Amino acid sequence: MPVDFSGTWNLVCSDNFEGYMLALGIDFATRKIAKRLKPQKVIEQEGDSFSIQTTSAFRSYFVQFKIGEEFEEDNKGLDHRKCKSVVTWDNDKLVCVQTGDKKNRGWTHWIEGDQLYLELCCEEQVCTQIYKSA
Ligand code: ECB
Repeated sequence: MPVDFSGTWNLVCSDNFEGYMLALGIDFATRKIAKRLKPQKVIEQEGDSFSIQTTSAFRSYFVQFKIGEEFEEDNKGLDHRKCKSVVTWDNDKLVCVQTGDKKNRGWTHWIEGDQLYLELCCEEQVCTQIYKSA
């Protein structure tokens, strides 16, 4: 049985989100607003199908995918760069590779105790976020 990420999760801490946004070329004014946000994630997991809604007071982002099936991501409201994404399991971690203009772009989710972790990568930058069940 794979891990179940389903639920509503609130951001409690974030490390190097600034570096991640810089790597994506996000402008100063947007970064200033974005780094103060406390996004909420609603994850729905049914078998191999996932949806992840990330909501904040400023911008929101929705993605849905099936494990192992490549899909096109538009990153609308984020950096707007299109990429081809695929999500797979690495043991109990959910790993997304986002292939496009940016090298080494992707994210990994895992659960430790009652916390949801998210590592966001772009080029040499890694942002680590921790979410707690709402
Ligand atoms: C959507 C809440 C954050 C809004 C930040 C607004 C502006 C910053 C613009 C670009 C920064 C790049 C990414 C924002 C970081 C997080 C949003 C979604 C991260 C993500 O890829 O989550 C995955 C894994 O949970 C599912 O989309």
